[in-house]
Amino acid sequence: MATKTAQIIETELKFGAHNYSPLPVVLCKGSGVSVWDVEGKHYYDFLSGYSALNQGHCHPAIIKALIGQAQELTLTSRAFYNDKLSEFEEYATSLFGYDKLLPMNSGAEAVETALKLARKWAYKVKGISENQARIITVADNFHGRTINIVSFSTDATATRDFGPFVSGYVSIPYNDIPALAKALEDELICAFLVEPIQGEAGVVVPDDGYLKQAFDLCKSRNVLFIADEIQTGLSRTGKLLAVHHEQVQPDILILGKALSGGTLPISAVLADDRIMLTIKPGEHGSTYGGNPLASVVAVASLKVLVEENLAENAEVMGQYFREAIRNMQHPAVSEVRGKGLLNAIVVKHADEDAAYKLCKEMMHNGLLAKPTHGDKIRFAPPLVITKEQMDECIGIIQKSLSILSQAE
Ligand code: IF1
Repeated sequence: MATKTAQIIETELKFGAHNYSPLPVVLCKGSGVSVWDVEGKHYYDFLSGYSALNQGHCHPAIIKALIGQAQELTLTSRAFYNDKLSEFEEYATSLFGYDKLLPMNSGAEAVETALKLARKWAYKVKGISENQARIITVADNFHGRTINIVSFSTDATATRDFGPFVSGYVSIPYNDIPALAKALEDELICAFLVEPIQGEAGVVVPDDGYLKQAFDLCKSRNVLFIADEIQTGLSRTGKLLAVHHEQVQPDILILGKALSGGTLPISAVLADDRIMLTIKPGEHGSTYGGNPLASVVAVASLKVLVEENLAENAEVMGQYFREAIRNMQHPAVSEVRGKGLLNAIVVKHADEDAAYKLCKEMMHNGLLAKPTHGDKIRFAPPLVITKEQMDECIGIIQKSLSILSQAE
């Protein structure tokens, strides 16, 4: 390993928490689909900051908006109004079709906000008795790392030694309509929280119609359908929202990640008045939520998605990618799955580290991707990727697969 890279990694090991084990590459520059490490080596970024960089690294329009506002006013707190939040609220509610928006910062904070809204609605509107409301979640979910959110995680790595946990959650299998129907017989259920595609679980795509059937079942039981589109939203899967593949309009929509184009943490919850107005002044908030800098960056980031028609490019490039990988018919690739440019392969090989070794080989060949849950590798480049770049990346993947020549 080159000295600069090794020195930086050594310093991080010494002074930083060990809550990640990154690939041994130290990045220092990004533009579009490209990133460069401290040794000057170029890579194509096929993780996109876990889908926060849908618009590409350092998108000029977003950076321009960021710099411009950073020199004017960055934070007022919500104790006072600022002149940019209203523009963000108006633009986003119109784009996604809701009455109101509640701005937060991280995705987990937006998920927490959505869960608090659902409970508030349960007590104030649905009439469930205090502290009795329950929320249905699904196995293999990922919605963030707070103690409340991991309270309904089914991943031991995310929960072990973090108890005691928050009650009020009912877990059912993902992509299982009968299980949802049964769970909805419980009068205390107020909401169903679901990812339209499970990202962390390894890009698990539910059956066609699952989201629409789940939504209709919730409607029939006066239960709120909450879509966590933090990773699947904002054009990533080939539509502005993943739920748009099934014409579903969630009661509560959760956004994050690419809402800022990968510049700073911005998240938001959108809902109609009957739900959003159940939270009164002083009942919820955040120091940075709705700050003018984030508001300007969010509008610029959303406009890039729309004006550059990135959903269409994600759809076309995603199909092209999945077809190209399938056509390789490589014995170590047992499945290729995804929608738009949220894809993953399942690696089948005797070596349990095969997926990680393949990621190391791709890194060596100039493409960055990360394994998830052992044998899956997520491929999620920025949505601005061109056909020429995609062809080069497919070539890198094919070349790298040669290290897994003998399939087991
Ligand atoms: C990590 C995963 C992806 C998310 C969905 C809420 C959040 C996330 C659907 C919380 C965040 C990130 C978190 C990051 C790795 C990454 C991730 F592997 F953890 F699950 F993308 F798949 N809902 N996902 O995907 O948003 O608070 O992070 O802003 O924690 O390692 P956040």
